[in-house]
Amino acid sequence: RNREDDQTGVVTRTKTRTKKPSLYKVLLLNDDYTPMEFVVHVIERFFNKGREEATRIMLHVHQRGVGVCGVYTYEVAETKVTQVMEFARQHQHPLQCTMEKE
Ligand code: NFA
Repeated sequence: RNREDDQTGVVTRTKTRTKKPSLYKVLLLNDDYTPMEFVVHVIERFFNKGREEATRIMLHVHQRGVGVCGVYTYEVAETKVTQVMEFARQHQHPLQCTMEKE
């Protein structure tokens, strides 16, 4: 980080200031067709939640229309959205997943 010059004894700060990355909420949206059990499975599989927490989140989305499954840096959040959308598509469920800046 700090380097002292051998001849002059001058110390120069060389570390670049680091910025905390912005965080993004990954959201699931309610719909009338995707089975509750499928949503719980998605939350367990892609957001690394246990059955209890996954069920709590699913019920929140079911009752309120939208809910947060996790908070991640941009690239990780984007990957979660892509993976969930592809998994839902493969199973022909209309489940929607999106992200928004925290
Ligand atoms: N509303 C869906 C149903 O009653 C369940 C669901 C929950 C769907 C959360 C999407 C998100 N089968």
